[in-house]
Amino acid sequence: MDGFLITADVVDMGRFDVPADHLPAEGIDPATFGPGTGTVDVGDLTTTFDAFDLDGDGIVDSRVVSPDNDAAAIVVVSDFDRDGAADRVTMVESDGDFAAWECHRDTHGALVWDRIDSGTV
Ligand SMILES: [Ca+2]
Ligand SMILES: [Ca+2]
Repeated sequence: MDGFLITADVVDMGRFDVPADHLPAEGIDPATFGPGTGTVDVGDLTTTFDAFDLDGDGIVDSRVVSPDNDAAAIVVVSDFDRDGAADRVTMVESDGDFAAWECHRDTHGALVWDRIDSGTV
């Protein structure tokens, strides 16, 4: 019979810092983004023309994304600790509404997004 072998790779997938699915920054949709969106891949901060240093420490941490969908005009993703996962997402919708989100880990290790600011440009 076929057995289910527990390998190091399988065990690693259960760790909270190796989420099974990452949302690419280009896939962010303001209409569906929320506390449970999960990990957002910030993408390549080293070679894109749209990358910049948002917090002014001399290290590029953010980039401007043009999402694949029509709902968002501009999304800025920031990865301040440079682990590849976005720590802050700021999105401006085509009608001028904006929202800023930051993530944290809850007591169970799950990633939760908090809306820290919103309004109209
Ligand atoms: Ca920086
Ligand atoms: Ca990060």
